[in-house]
Amino acid sequence: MLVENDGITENPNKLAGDYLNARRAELAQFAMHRQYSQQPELESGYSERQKIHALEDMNYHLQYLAEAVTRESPLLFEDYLRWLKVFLPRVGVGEGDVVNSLAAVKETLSEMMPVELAVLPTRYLAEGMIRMTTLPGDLPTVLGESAPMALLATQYLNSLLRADRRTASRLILEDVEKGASVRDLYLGVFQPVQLEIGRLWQLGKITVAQEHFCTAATQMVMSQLYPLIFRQERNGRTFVASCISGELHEIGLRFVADFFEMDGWDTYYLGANVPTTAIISSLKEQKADLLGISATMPFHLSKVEALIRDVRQSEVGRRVKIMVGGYPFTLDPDLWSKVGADGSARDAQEAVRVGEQLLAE
Ligand code: B12
Repeated sequence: MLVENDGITENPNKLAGDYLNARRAELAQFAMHRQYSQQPELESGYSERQKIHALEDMNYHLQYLAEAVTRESPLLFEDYLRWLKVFLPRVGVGEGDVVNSLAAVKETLSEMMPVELAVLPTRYLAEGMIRMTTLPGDLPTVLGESAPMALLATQYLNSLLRADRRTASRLILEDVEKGASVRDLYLGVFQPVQLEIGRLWQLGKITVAQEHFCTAATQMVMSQLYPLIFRQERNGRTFVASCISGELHEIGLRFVADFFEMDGWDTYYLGANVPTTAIISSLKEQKADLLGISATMPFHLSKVEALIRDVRQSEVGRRVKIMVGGYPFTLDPDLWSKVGADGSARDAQEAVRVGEQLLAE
């Protein structure tokens, strides 16, 4: 269904998402008041700090809901709830309180939002409240015995958690000497270890400082492998890789760029948090054939869509193919087309395959 708005045809899901984003602070305040009026014991029992966190959580509900509604992706909202269910107990928030907060948001939207825009968000909330009770409260390890390089990955992770970078680096370099390929180490050790670090942080078993330390240490170890990455023959193609503005998760995209490099492409890796104008000028300067955009936080998806639109409208955009990837794109397999990209991939290996297919079209 499309809505005619001052002569411009707009998608009502996008209008609903825009509404939620534009009025997020106000809606969160209303929902918070509603929950406190229904559960006065919360308001009187919470410290000032807990009240700030509770209001922040209302804001997050609305922020994730807005992205899910705009993209018509219930999977995105469900993943947020899955994440909350594991994360919140460690900060002392019970499942019942979360369900009540979702109910308060739903009632607020039913009351305040224009009826035609409220349909999808209130449906996602109603489904989410039911789903919340059946979602798992635990998060299994990524480094189970069936993982291909589980032993090395576990030893590597344990060294990092002991802040022993020397041993971590030695383990990897010794494996290279024994014949392990850089590709195997990236996908079999570094990637699952990063995911495991995220799991441990989410469960409250490691601190943000440890998360940062382990990530920085892995980037250091990766750079020791660069002589092996940069010695391949070139194929004459150029890949520009960039994270969307605001996005700090950049390791995944670096994996992708390194896999293209190992495949013989010239790569131009811009890293985290890059402004749109800088991305577009790099495409021109580097005579790019392919642009890769990475986003991890789902609330950056609108910026990905806007960037793709801007690139397509630019002169260079007429010939460059565009791929997107990162956490939300691995959750919802239809998301890449909804943001206007030419393709996506779940990991670095697949990214090269898809990139080559796109250029062959
Ligand atoms: C390291 C990390 C960070 C680091 C990032 C540092 C860096 N230099 O990159 C820092 C500390 C900055 C960080 C910050 C935050 N993080 Co963080 N972070 C992680 C963590 C642990 C690992 C990410 C990673 O390295 N993954 C490994 C790579 C290899 O995998 P990948 O990114 O998915 O990439 C692969 C594919 O997706 C694909 N791909 C990726 N990009 C592209 C692009 C293209 C074009 C293609 C084709 C494919 C592709 O190929 C890649 C390689 O195979 C994840 C855990 C997780 N499960 O992802 C959390 C995680 C993503 N973070 C999370 C959160 C909540 C945050 C913060 C809000 C709070 C915090 N923890 O500090 C902030 C937000 C920052 C922001 N505004 O961007 C949550 C997100 C939850 C959610 N549902 O939204 C996660 C899932 C942790 C968790 N389990 O709770 N984080």
